[in-house]
Amino acid sequence: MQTVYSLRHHRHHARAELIDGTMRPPHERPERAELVLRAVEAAALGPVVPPTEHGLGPLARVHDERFLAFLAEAWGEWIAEHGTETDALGLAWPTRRFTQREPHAIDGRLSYFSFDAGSPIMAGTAEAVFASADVALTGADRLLAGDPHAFALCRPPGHHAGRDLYGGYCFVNNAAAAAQALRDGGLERVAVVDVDYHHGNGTQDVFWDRGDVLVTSLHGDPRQEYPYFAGYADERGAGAGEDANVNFPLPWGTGATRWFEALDQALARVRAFTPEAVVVSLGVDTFRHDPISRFELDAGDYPVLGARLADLDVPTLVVLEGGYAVEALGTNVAGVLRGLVGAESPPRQPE
Ligand code: Q9C
Ligand code: ZN
Repeated sequence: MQTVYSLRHHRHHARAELIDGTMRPPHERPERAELVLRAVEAAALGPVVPPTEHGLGPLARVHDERFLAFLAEAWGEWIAEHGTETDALGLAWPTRRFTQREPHAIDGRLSYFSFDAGSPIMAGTAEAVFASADVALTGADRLLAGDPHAFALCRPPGHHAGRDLYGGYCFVNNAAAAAQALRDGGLERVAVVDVDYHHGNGTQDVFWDRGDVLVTSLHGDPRQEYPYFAGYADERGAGAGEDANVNFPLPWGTGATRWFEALDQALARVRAFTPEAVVVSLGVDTFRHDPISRFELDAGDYPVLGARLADLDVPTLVVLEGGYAVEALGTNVAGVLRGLVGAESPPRQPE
């Protein structure tokens, strides 16, 4: 199994994150990808390769052109207004009864194209974000070339990014772009299995009215958990996409027994859909010790998850999303991948 990885993720390293009413060092930081890379190398799962450049074309298949232009321009406009000393962050959102017109000023555009204040933009954000999408698209290429598995070690993550919205540390929806690329590469039906702790609202948005891409997500109940305004079980898609969106909201404190019950229900839906490829949005923020999440999965549960995905017996692209317990992040991600490829235990490492 190939792992696709780009060093360009380092270009996105926010100064601080607005969280719990205060500016703190960001959870979503470069170290995350480095730790996952090291664990993948230690597990000897296969070669690590750089992405190939796909340009903006495949991204315009899942995002609005104005949104992609905004991402490319935002930092330049921000520094023209505010200088380079701060990250770019929106402040006022077009909520109920506000007009939905895109403003001209960068401060307004930041809010117009985002849904939270937790996703700062800085000098290298666009470069890192487009490289992250290239990582996912290169992973999709591996499946189209006939590989049974591939791992897109994406950073920044993507599943919160909608057609024209960023947020939740996500700017471009890597998994959605990959799923669309698989469709455009000739596959008839693609299923997304989103196991990140948070609802994949962006992926749901992209494929909401589409019957050719099944989107399933297991996540914290939106009544309790971010992103709060999406992820209910009665969100089932619309038009041709009716019943091709399947949400499994789960309460704080959910442990392995209940979580795997929901996973099995999701995978039953995936099987019934008979996809030609599966894209897994893999967040390991379901881990018991994750600093921002409240599920209770243990390290030993991740290889089991990988094995359940392998049981689908469909070409599978794993796309990295969240996971913030840095000391266990690499082990947990590598655990899923080991389960997926059928490697029972990690090879012993020479000291
Ligand atoms: N009190 C991903 O996992 N803030 N994004 C949560 C917690 C945003 C998570 C606040 C979390 C975004 C890809
Ligand atoms: Zn998450």
